[in-house]
Order: sequence, then structure tokens, then C-alpha cells
Amino acid sequence: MLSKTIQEALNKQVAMEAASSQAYLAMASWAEIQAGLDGVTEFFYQQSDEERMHMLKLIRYINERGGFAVVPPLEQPIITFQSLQRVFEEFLKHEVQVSESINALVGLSLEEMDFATHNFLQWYVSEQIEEENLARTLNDKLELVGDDKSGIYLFDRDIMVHRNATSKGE
Ligand code: OFO
Repeated sequence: MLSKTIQEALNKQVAMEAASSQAYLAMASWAEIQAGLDGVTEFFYQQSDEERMHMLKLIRYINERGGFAVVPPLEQPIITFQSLQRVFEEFLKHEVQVSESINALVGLSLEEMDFATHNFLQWYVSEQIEEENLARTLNDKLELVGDDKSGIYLFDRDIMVHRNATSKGE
């Protein structure tokens, strides 16, 4: 059975994953319509799906451990961006916040001596290493590209190859 403290903290994480899914969906829509970048569009559609899966995994775990998973309300994410660079800066910022939140949860699970939750969270710890790594690599690449149109073309063309190589796509 989950303690009230752990249950609340896990439900906060549910809301955070849901917000990530929404944020990345908005980035996909921006890339598709405002920027016309097919690779980036696909990248964020998949990224958004992944975040929903992260949310679902938490929901199932909370309920399985005798808690009650709370489906959070939807807030509108940022829907428009000044540049492709801004999109990827937001992406990285987001992932860093998620990692911090997961780390805090891991700490809490130890404090509460909830070893099952501690064990469950290890998957998220590894996932965040991959996600942050991917976001940093893409930001570095974009920094090199700058405003160069052919560079952006190549970035867009290769982004999915890069994603599949860096992340397991979970
Ligand atoms: Fe679930 O936060 Fe990104 O991966």
C-alpha cells in the first residue's frame, strides 16, 4: 500500500508527464504547420506519445499499489515559437525539470522506505539519462547550424536517425 505522501508525489509526476506530452504535441504541430519540418514533426509526435506512456505507467503503478491515480486537467502548453532553436531549448529545459522531479521522488521513496516504488522509479532514472542526453545533443547540433538553411534541412532530415540511435524510443 502506498503512503499518502508517496501517492501524492506520484500523482504530481503523472501531471508532469501529461504536461510533457501536451508540450511536445504542440511542438509537433508548430513544426508541421509553421515550420514545415517533417523530421522534427515526427520526432515530437513520437516524443509526445512516449510521455503519455510514461504517464500511463505511473497511473497503473499507483492503482496497482492500492492508491488512486488522479487524471490531471489539461493546461495549454506553449504553442508558438520564434525559432527551431527555441523549440529545442524548451525541450531540454523540460527534460531537466522532469529529471529533477524524478530524482526528488527517488529520494522520497528512500525516506519513506518504500522500496517497491524506489525500484519502480529506476526505469525513469535511466529514461531521463537518455532523454537529457538526446536533448543536449540536438541543442548542440542546432547551435552549430545557426540560421543556415541547408543546415536546418539536414538537421530535419537526420533527426529521426539520431533519435533512434540515442534513445531506445520507449
Ligand atoms: Fe517523461 O519525461 Fe521526457 O522522457
